[in-house]
Amino acid sequence: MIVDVQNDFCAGGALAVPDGDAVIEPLNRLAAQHDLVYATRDWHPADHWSFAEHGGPWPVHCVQGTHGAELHADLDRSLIDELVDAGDKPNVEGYSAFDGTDFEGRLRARGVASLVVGGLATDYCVRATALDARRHGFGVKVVTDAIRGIEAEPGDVERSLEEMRQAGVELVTTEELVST
Ligand code: VGL
Ligand code: ZN
Repeated sequence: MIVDVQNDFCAGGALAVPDGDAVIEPLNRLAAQHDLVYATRDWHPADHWSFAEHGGPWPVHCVQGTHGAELHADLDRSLIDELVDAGDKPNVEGYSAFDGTDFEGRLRARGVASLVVGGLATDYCVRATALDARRHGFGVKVVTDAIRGIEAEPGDVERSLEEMRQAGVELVTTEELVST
């Protein structure tokens, strides 16, 4: 699973994650080694609750159909099998790929039992997606060199990693997973 590697979370984007572009190279390597690759998109309506103008914490970002919401051009699209759009309801939090989507059903229909997760941002959508996946009983590996965090508060990334670990998420590296 490639979480939210979209222009707005990368360099020059509306909500650029520090060093966010660094996840692209390991994610392309990992995607090449997996049969089924999902890419999630943060996919907001223009009036999403999380935007500052509606009282939320974030600048306007990842508005459906805009350049900022597109996957980063350096992600190898030929390796991505399916898209999962989340955060598309104005009043739903939507950090998790499972929140308000049919993602769980799609995984079950494919017989998926475990997920390898990387992308953006460690302390929001990666965290929420990994924790929900565990709640739904999936095995989850989060690839620590293929994630970057926003760190709105110092320590958010470390706390997120600890929470994921406590929930049974396995923290791994690309090198551990990639056989070349
Ligand atoms: C995200 C903040 C706001 C994320 C999405 O993809 O982690 N973070 N919307
Ligand atoms: Zn968002």
